[in-house]
Amino acid sequence: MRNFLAAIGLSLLAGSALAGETPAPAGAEVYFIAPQDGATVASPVTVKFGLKGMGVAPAGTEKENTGHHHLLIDTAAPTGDALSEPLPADDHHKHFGGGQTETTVELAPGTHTLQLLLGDWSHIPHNPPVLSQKITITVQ
Ligand SMILES: [Cu+2]
Repeated sequence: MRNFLAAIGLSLLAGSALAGETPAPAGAEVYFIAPQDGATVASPVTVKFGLKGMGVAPAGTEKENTGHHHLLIDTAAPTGDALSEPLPADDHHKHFGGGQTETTVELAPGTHTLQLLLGDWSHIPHNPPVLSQKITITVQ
């Protein structure tokens, strides 16, 4: 059954219509345990991800009410059609597809913004998106 569902998922991905249709339960919330909004920190910065109302599962594992973390660095969260597409993987969008709940990032001195966005097994935000507050930190 799991393989059958995975095959359906792959065929959907291969098609033209990418729909961010993995539902998020009401009350699901992603947030920063660390650092605090407004904090002044040293690089590398330890970032700890908090999640309420859902579970963490590695990328590729399709399981209800789960997802994996994405750390958005110095960028805006996707909106509109981009919310139904897999998140990019670049310097501004870090994927934690192994199911990690913390990381360390090297950041240049100055002000940076951080935001967390949960993605489903295929890196697509849930519906509705499970998005943290955007925090601003200063790196010494
Ligand atoms: Cu991802």
